Amino acid sequence: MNRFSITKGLRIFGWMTVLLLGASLTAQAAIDGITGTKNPDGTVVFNLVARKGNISTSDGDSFQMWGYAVGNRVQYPGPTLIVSQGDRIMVRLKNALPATAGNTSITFPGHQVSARGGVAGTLTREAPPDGATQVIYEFTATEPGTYLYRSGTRPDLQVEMGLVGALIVRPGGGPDPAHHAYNHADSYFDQEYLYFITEMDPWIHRQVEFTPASAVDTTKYFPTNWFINGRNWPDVMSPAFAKWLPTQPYNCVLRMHPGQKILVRLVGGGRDIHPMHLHGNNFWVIAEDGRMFSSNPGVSGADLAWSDVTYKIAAGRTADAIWSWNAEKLGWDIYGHAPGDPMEPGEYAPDHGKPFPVVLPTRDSMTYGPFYSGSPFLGAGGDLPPGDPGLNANAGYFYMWHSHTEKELTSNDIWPGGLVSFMIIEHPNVPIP
Ligand SMILES: [Cu+2]
Repeated sequence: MNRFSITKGLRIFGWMTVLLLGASLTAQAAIDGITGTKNPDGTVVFNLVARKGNISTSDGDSFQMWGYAVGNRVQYPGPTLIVSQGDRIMVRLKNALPATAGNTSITFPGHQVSARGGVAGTLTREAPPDGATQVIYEFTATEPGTYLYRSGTRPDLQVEMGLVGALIVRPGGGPDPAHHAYNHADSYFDQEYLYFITEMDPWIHRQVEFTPASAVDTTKYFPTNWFINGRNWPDVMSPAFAKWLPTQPYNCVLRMHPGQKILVRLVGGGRDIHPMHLHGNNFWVIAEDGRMFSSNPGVSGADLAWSDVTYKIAAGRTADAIWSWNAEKLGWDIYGHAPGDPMEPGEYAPDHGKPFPVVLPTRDSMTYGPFYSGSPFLGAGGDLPPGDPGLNANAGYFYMWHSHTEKELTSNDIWPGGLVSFMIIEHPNVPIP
């Protein structure tokens, strides 16, 4: 890293402090996406148009991309399609890409799709770049889970350019489909988050600006930007649908109360494998590719799930992980309760009332991080030195969740960037919308 990029990195870190304050107040607990419109026969219809646009990267650059638009609003990644198990789905695709981009199409891995209209392609029916021809893809969402959809036409180029998105199928049975990933109690969650991971090689996007798609060489692939839900750090912490990121509407601000269960829907949207590491606790991988790890599907639940600290999300694959945290076995009372206080929900009872285990250094001897509230106790803020940004307005616990490939913690060689987000554990009295 040269001196210029260090300076730039520090400046970005400063901006991040401002953006974060807004983000922590407007974070969404539910996954953003679209649910389509219903035909009289009950079919759920999505109208997507492939269009050209631009995305911003957190190193201050911008790149041409191709994305799926609803109307004129092109976005990266494509809109998250949220449907229910058993729904008949119809996706209508038009191609308004530049003529030099050629045909495009959509595939839905894991689903039995019938396609009509347009022209025949290698994998499925394709829409030529005339802005008018409509290709129709139909399938029934038979199994709940996390999926993706992506271009089936020259995916080496078109997925890289942004023609990829997530598909979430909510379970059709059970009492509470909004809080279960599958039709089983083991898949219960309080909060859910999408972790749609992609990468980008700027050189490919530069070639697309100046040469027809047929002449673009994707064999010398060297990504330098990495994205969670279409943004790199610190943009992931900005509010969803931020006006300054018009083609990157989705954010990734993870929040929970102690003891809650978090569902992380991981999607490998690009072409590399990414080892995503969740600090604070192990998680349970309960499903991959929309299928629960069950010795008797639909009955046994996630009895073949495994516990881990890092999950390698592979290209084109998905995984569902359940994560939780309640300060268990830290050996001290993270709430700072005096003995006899009523217990908070989610508290690890055997540590209740145990004192903070060491004597804190004096204020002048402490190193303050931007997420330190001034007190080691959850929900308790303290005095911060003058000039400290004091980002942690709710005095929550911040756990960094990130890729374990250190190169991926940069945006175009500038640190911090890329595949970083934070899980914020909020005091039970702090509302999470
Ligand atoms: Cu780490």
